[in-house]
Amino acid sequence: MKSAQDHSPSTTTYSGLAVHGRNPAIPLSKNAHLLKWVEKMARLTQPDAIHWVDGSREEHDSICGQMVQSGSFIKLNEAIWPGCYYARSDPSDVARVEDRTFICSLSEEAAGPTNHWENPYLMRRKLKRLFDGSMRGRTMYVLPYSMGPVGSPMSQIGVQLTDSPYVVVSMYIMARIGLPVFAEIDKDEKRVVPCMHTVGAPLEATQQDVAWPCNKEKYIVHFPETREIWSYGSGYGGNALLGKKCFALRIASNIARDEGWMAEHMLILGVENPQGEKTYVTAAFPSSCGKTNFAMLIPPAGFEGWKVWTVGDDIAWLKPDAENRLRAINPEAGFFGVAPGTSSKTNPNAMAALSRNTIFTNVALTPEGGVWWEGMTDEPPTECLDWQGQRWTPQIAKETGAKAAHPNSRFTAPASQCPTIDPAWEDPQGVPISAIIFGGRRATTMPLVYQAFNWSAGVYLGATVGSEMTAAAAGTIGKVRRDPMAMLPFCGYHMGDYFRHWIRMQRALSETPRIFSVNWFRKGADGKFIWPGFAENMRILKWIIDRTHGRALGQETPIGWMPRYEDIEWQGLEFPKETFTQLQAVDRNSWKSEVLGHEELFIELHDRLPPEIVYERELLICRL
Ligand code: TSX
Ligand code: MN
Repeated sequence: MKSAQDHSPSTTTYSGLAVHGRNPAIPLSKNAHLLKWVEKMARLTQPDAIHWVDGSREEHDSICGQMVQSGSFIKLNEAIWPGCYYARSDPSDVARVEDRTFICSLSEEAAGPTNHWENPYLMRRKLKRLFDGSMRGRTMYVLPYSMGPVGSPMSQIGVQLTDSPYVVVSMYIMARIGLPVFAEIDKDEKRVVPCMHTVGAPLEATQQDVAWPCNKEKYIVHFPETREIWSYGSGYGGNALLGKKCFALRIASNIARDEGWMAEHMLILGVENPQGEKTYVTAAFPSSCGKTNFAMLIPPAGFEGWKVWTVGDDIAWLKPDAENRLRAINPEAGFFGVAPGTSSKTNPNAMAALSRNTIFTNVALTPEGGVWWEGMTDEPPTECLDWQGQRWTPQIAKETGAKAAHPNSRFTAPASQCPTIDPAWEDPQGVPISAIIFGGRRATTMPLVYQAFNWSAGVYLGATVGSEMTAAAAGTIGKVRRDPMAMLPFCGYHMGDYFRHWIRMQRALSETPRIFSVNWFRKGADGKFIWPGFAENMRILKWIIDRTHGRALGQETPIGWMPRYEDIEWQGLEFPKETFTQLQAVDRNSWKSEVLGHEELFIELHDRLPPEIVYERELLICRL
């Protein structure tokens, strides 16, 4: 299955021409800056052909067809997985590479101690050398994309030059691409973020291509002042789909700080009550806390007439509107979700979204031409090919521990296919945000839910988010890792300045969203999760919504406002008051050591920490 066939670039160009009736080498924009830049980059990278991406269905099908021919894609069984494709990456190219991710601001101080910095002049020299001739034997795609609905005042435009057809067809799902974006670029000479990407595997004339070309050397580089992205050597996820983490978080966080808005690692959902009142919230969780599941929650028994609507599962851009109310858009158009653990039990909406027109990467391939991953069904298939193309059976798994799907295997699915996608998810004005929720995976100390006293206490709460590692290098399991606002790997500047920007946002808002902390993962003395989680989280969400409308009571504690047992809607669930008390316990001694733990990160940032963070910490200590 892995065998690659010859795919000469001139054939690529001609077959493209034949299929969609236009010469893809002819530019689709009249923007002089763009044309000059494309020319300059083609001179540098020396591709065999240039393909201006129009974003049409015909073009998409033609590129997918070529990838099937070359062995990069397997078309799944149309009868069970319509419009779906399957890819296996190189075993060395399976995740974001944080140690190869750089913020090349002019000053090292501006990037802060939590980012990798390199001198931008030296980095540019290095990149020029790496990109020199890097696309030889391949096609360079000129891929225009809009993060956010095309034409929305909250949207931003990028153009990615890439030699990866996998990236092009993935971006077809994850962003708005093609002709409408070129039209937007040409309309008013809009500022465009240039994104250079190569897999770093030039092909010599006689050289056979491989299914997943990449380079063992990798560079994911951001120039915040000039708003540029350069990515070398990887074809996977956030390393290569540059609109996502690189643009919508690292570069956008810089733009947002300069322009007075926020680019956040947050889901957006709307709660509709039986009276038809709709309330939107955002939530930030570190990885492996079930963010996508929460974004697509289905209310449990006892919540008849309630509905949760999905706006986004990963990124939110938040901006004050004309009335200074905070509004949010989801800059993405698809879900790039972790497959393992996703099932019709944990997330039926995600399963529906990925049932067609989806790209699967590094999951297992079944003999029927379907896909499977750990946790998808109670019963594993009797046999399949694992993410590396090796034969896999439940017996082999038992003997060797081999996983059928890579733990970071992914589905790339259109957001429009999610049954709970919000009718307003593409509203150019965004949706109004009433609450911001922070959370982490914590076995102890952190209660199920509490509300921060005010905005600055809420910023402190977000800044001290921590999560226990589930699967990591030996000896790290269970250790709390601080991940402020779940943005540690994604903030494109100094974290101290980032906290200051959060504090400052209060002055731009007529009404601040209320800020909450949740923890679905507290464990009892028996080592078991105390809270059933999943759909039952709706009960907590209802209290949060009611608090934002001034309809729910709470009691004051040293850390914030907490619901009493009787403040939660329990209809449809048997949950003893004693267990709830256990979930909500604020142990003063545990909290004293918790606050000491906050210091760990703050010490690194101390010279740029806003005074509010220091004072909030002092107040918290005093209350304890
Ligand atoms: O996504 C999760 N959520 C949010 C759902 C809206 N997960 C999965 C996390 C891995 C990505 C959860 N896991 C949640 C949760 O709320 N809670 C838990 C912990 C848990 C796991 C299994 C059970 C209960 C809790 N099982 C039973 O109670 C039978
Ligand atoms: Mn994410």
